[in-house]
Amino acid sequence: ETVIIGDVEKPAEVLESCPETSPLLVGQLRVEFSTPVDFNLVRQGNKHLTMGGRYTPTKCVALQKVAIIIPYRNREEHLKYWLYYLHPILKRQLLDYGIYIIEQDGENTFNRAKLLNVGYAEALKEYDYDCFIFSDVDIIPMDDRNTYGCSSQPRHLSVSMDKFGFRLPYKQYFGGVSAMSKKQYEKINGFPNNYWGWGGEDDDIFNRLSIRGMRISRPSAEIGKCKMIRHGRDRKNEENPQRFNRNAHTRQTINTDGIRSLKYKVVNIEKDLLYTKIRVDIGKP
Ligand code: UDH
Ligand code: NGS
Repeated sequence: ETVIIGDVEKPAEVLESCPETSPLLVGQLRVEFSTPVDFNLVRQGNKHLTMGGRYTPTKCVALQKVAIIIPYRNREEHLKYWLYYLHPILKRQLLDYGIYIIEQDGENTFNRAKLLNVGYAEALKEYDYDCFIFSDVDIIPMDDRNTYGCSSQPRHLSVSMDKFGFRLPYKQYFGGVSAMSKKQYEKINGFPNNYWGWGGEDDDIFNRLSIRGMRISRPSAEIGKCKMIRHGRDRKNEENPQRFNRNAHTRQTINTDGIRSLKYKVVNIEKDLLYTKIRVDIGKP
């Protein structure tokens, strides 16, 4: 009688941790927005996903459980590109992840940071995520070595954007795509809820992190390259004239305004193969 040793599928309980650096990465990627993307084709190309835009590596245990939160309203064209490019990248990065599209209900002024807080709260109701990526819907990484995961310090991922000539626009810039562990996010009481309209909420988040003694970690300009999908100004997201004044008072608001005082109403939850979309009433200014 022969006994076959090795070459046998290991049962789930004995799976080893995934490697720190995924062997599946390919480096620089071609990213372009001239060919329109179709939802059904993206679904067909990502059969490994489960409902809600979830994936877990099958041959090793992921090092991080990552919720990716996207603030959203009326940007379907951008969302299609984002899903088309990101799902394959995130799979190669060997992350245990889920995609949360947080859609602001109604026609009131947009509030990016409050939607991100909602995403944090709602994702945690579903799964024990330990890392949160906060991403604009129109930013696509150009290199899969830019890991959508967390570090010992809060991490800024969109450090080298085409629209800024592949440089940081300023040293404290924390907009676009960022990553925070649950612990880092809790330490700053999450994000401000009262920045209605465009601008300044990302600078408030930077202030919060710096007030709590954290430093921003970043990939190199080479690995951090990304493209933004060009678009016009959105309705109901005009420049917020209060943003400079609010930015000057982060120390006074960090403890009173944030995840601990967040209020909202979920209007609808849609589970697609590619994402979980949560439509939410966040009120008005
Ligand atoms: N967003 C939406 N719908 C909106 C507005 C914003 O989905 O109507 C989301 C989306 O994820 C977007 C993010 O919020 O990527 C940030 O939106 P933004 O308009 O602040 O940022 P973006 O860089 O556009 O995409 C900048 C518009 C030009 C402002 C110039 C001011 N000097
Ligand atoms: C700063 C804004 C940030 C914004 C950044 C880049 O001036 O919110 O520009 O903007 N801060 C304030 O307005 C206080 S961008 O060039 O992408 O339109 O993210």
